[in-house]
Amino acid sequence: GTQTSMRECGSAFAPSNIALCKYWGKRDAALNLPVNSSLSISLGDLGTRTEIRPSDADAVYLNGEPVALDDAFAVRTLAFLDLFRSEFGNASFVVRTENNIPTAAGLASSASGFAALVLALADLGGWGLGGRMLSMLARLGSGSASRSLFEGFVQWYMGTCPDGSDSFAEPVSKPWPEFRIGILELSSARKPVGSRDGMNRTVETSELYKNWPAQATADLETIRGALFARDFQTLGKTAERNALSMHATMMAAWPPLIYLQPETIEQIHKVQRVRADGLEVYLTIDAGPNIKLLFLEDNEQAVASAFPGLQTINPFG
Ligand code: 2P0
Repeated sequence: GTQTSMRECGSAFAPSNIALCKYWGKRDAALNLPVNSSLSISLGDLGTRTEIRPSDADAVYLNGEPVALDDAFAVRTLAFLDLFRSEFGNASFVVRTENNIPTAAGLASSASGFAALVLALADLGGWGLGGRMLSMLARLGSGSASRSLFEGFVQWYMGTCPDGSDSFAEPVSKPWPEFRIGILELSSARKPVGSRDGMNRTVETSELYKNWPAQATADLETIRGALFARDFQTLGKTAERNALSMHATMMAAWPPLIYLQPETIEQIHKVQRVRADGLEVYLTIDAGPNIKLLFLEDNEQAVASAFPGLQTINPFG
């Protein structure tokens, strides 16, 4: 039901995001409706730029290289575009996607990809849609993409409607210019199980998952409060515990889902050690082996020397 006035080409950028309170588990797989609300921080100018133009035949390019149409990336992109073809006279599309985050860091996820794709479609069609609607459209591609529509701290409201009309993201809180994220790339080993299957397996088989919705709800409120109060210690502690609790639910699934590698465990212990020595640094981990560190500008040098090879991101820079 969107009003379309087509241009030759649409293009847009969307940032990657890292959740401080994680999305894990769906109540509706077709609409990507989550079991719990989540809260993330967007990564500024790190993310995906996408260009889309109508054409006689579908074609997909990733970082300048053509992608086979039966490749998982192309299949998922084109399936998503199927939702919108009727808005464009049943067109085929040429889609060019550029990620400026190394794919191996586990950050060039579907989040920035589907957010940029929705924004590029909106640009192509001249849709005058607001952020909530665009967020819901991006959610249909990937849950976490609903959060990549916005800069800074973002909350994705789980919603309660079966049709998903109240499950969208919105910015929360003002910028926190001193906030830093450090990426510790530990292993480029391919994920054994993708997020989608991992979530479903956890929901279906993990006894520990029964406590997850209540914990995520409480953690989200604590993190929101800490954001408004600029209470970094409470934010960091809650985000770290939330991530490790998510991993506990995964490990209690069957077959067990263990995304953590030996290097991951080693660095988790190291974060605990340097924190005990007085350095205010916390961690979060997604569905993979890499660690993201959370710290403030004042400690940037100290954290960088404690963790060689760290890639530091200033989300408000
Ligand atoms: C998050 N993750 O909140 C959580 C934490 C991974 C661990 O959102 O099935 O790619 O496309 O909705 O969004 C990754 O899941 O999954 C994710 P789909 P998505 O960032």
